[in-house]
Amino acid sequence: MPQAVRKILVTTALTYANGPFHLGHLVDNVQADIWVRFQKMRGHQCTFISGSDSHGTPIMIQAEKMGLTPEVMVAQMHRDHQADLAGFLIEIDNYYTTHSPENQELVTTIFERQVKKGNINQRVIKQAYDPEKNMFLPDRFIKGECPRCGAKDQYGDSCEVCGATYTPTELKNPYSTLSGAKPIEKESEHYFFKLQNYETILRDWTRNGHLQEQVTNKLDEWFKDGLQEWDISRDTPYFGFKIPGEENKYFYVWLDAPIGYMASFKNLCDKKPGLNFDEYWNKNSKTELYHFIGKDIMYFHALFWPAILSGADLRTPTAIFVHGFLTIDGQKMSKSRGTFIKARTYLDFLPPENLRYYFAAKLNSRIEDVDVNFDDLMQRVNSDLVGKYVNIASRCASFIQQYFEGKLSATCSEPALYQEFSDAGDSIAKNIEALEYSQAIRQIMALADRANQYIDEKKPWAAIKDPACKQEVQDICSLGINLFRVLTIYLKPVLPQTAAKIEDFLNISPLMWEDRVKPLLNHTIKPFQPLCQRLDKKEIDAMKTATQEELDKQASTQTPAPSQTPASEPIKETISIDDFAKVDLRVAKIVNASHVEGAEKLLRLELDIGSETRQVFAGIKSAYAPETLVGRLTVVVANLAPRKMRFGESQGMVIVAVGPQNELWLLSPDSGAQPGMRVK
Ligand code: B3M
Ligand code: B3M
Ligand code: ZN
Repeated sequence: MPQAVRKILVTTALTYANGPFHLGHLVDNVQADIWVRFQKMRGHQCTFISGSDSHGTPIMIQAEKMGLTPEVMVAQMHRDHQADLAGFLIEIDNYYTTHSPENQELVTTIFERQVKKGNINQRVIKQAYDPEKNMFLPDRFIKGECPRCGAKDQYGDSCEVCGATYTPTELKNPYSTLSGAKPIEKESEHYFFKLQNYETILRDWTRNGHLQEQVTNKLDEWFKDGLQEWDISRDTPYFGFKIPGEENKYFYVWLDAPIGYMASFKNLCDKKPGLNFDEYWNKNSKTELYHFIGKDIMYFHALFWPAILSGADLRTPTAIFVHGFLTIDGQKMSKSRGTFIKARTYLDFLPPENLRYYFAAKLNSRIEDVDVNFDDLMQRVNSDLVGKYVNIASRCASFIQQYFEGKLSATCSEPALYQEFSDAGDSIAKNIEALEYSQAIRQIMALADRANQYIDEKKPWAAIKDPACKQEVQDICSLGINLFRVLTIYLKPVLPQTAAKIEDFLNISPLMWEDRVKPLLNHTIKPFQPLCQRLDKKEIDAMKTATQEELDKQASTQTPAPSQTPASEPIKETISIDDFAKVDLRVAKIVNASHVEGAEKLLRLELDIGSETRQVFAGIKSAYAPETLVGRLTVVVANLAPRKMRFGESQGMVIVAVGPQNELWLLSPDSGAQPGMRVK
């Protein structure tokens, strides 16, 4: 009996838009993508949403460092993150941002509902404050000397040198990492969500099959400590949504972040007919809602989030799927060990499906860390995907092509064997549904062994020599191709790109899970094309080297604690006034600015310098979105010899001020100056 169509909404953690995607960000995205693709192949209506987490102090500070507004930085990161996700074949139905009108409206409504219910409290608290930057300091922006061993530059919670744990107020000689100033204590009124109002509901919810057992156990510890009011406001300056009725207070990023799931979905509903927002979020929704997250944000998703939803009379999640951290060679990803691998760097050297397959082969439903060892990854890809799986097709296809004009037999010669492969789909599906991917992969590879064993026994290469055995050869190889097709169905959620190539090779429409029950008979396939390359150690080494180079470059631009940062570099040699007179500086107007395909740092500028228009490639992409530059005046070295670059000729150079961390400020004359004027 066909099962009823389920309506499912899946989310992955919204990524902070203040830095590049790294391999750790890929765990829940790959895990969820496999699950979503699987659900879609089963015929369910499954929607996958995610996006950028765009608010909070770290975002604000990072934008300031880059000389950008938070909006512009977030938009740039958003675009890069989306490109990385697409690179890993992660098919998200809507990748949105928490800095959106939909989110602002939802946050406000949800907050107002809490106020009405009496879930909000206001009281004055004391916090660390940077008297130079004039802002309250989150703990991670305070450093000082360890109260136990005296080590310098330790964070406010623990010492990396001796391992002591303490509170930020215990640090000796504390300083703000933003200004170097000594923090003071300052009072301000905050808004709190009374989490304790939801204790009964939460105790019940956390034990009713919505969570993995390890999560429930962790939550029990938190219940034992007692549920505390949750501080949901922050003082200006802050990048976020203002609290209604307040001029200088904002919602804390962690209040609007999960509501961002709803906003992303709302935005999709407005674009896509047939999706109804209320149907998915109302209190009695019959749809299913799943959040894929890492273990570090369990507290927010398993306590605050269901409580906030309950308080707003909305549905709570069907389940939260928590995974462990990504480790490399058994250790946390680390810049100093050179294992902090960016998603983009991986993609520059290695195929995305290799990592997807490796994750699938390792992931289960428990909160265990996922360890990546690249030698092991290479081993697995080469032995499983190339040696076992693809091998089945490459062994059979040439005979079908050469002797039977690409035509498969009209009957299945070993129905029992085929049935065994097709039946295994039930238990493989159960494992994928339950996030036991490693178990599913083991089953699939055992079937691949079985298929190869069948071909070994039947030896079509020997049989073909006897003209009487021609039919037999067609039958053997047709069955081989059909077994391969069933395995392709099972691997398609993990290897969507390879599956698409195979669908083309088999000359069939996109495979669904149920297609496994009937073999392809009397059907013409296309010539075999290589599907999956052996991975070579050289490619892995090149990726590691590139990672190390990026990290070295970063380290060389990093500065000591701000209190010791010199304001400027010392001035070196002198030049004569005649030397300086050789430099022809001119006022230029930027009439056009654009990104340069394939260039990491460059923008292409078109400069009006009075007498003519120049094209200049300037290394200022980290600091400026091109559209913000158009119309602006700047200064250009007009008599610099033109330089041929990979992207075209650069006819001059613009002038920028450079900060200690390579922050850039483009120089501009006061308004009124005209293009072409000399600068001296
Ligand atoms: N941005 C933290 C993280 O990236 C946070 C997740 C928000 S999910 C609503 O791990
Ligand atoms: N004047 C701005 C630019 O990248 C800067 C270049 C210095 S190159 C040593 O065009
Ligand atoms: Zn210490």
